[in-house]
Amino acid sequence: MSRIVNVAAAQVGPIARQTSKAAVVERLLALMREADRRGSDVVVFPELALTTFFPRWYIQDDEELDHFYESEMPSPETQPLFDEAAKLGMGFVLGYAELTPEGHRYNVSIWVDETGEIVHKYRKVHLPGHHEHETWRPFQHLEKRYFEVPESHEGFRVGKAHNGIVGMLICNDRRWPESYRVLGLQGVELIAIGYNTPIHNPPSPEHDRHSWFHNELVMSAGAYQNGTWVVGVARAGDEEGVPMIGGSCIIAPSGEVVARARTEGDEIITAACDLDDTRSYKDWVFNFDAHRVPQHYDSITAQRGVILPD
Ligand code: ING
Repeated sequence: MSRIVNVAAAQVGPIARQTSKAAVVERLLALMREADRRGSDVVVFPELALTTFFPRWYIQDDEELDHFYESEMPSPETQPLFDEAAKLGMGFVLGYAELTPEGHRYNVSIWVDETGEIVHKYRKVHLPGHHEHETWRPFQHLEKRYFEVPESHEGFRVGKAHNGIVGMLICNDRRWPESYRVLGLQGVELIAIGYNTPIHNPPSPEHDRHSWFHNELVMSAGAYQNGTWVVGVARAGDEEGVPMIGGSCIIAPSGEVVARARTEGDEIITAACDLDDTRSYKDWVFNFDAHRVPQHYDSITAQRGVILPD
């Protein structure tokens, strides 16, 4: 028995601040068509895929800030993605900035199935960076200013697509094991993770050289420890003077990387992901019901920070 989903990761190179969403969508459409040529059932795009990574700037003008958000999905600029996907019979995962009618702002990802329906939506939980303009930094990382943490009932939920159980995480979420485990406890078989990751992290420059290693380390661990496929997709390259890692990859439930991007630009990588390859991990080594001991895990939800011993 096998349930193969042909997955494409659509890595996207730099997007300039002034690039129009329509121009970006043209690049995404080209990647979608290449994914189709390779027989893909679904193509995964990065986090905030429609614009440059705008949290790198302190933007005081609300109108300019609002330009980076979508107040409807599909919108006139993104409708061509839905039309092309339905024509090709292909699903896609798209990250973007959401501005709700009530004025709430989220960093979101949607899963659109091969019929063009939005079957799943996720709002990013782990918002890295800072809230105030920190002028000591060579560039900002203002996700705590530009996005809200979703309500706790929204969080890490799974959806159904491509004859399997799917989930989404966004960028910094992939560094936190809890993100994968909450999805794992819902039986997730394929997790799509878009990311925009600067190589340089001003508070800890000594980490920079580990950026690619950390990227694969956390996603491989998340895949193996929850018996799921993981697709990590970068916005990569030197964007507005801030180099960002590429390293898009497709990772099997074993934790091994089965496909990896080789460039820092627009690039499609693919893999045939058999969702039934998750079974041996879910049934044996990570049979949660047989082996987990949640009565010893209280501190994981009771505490936010560290409580040192007396
Ligand atoms: N970006 C980064 C990420 O988690 C970051 C932020 C960079 C955190 C480097 C730690 C180290 O990959 C986003 N958008 O979350």
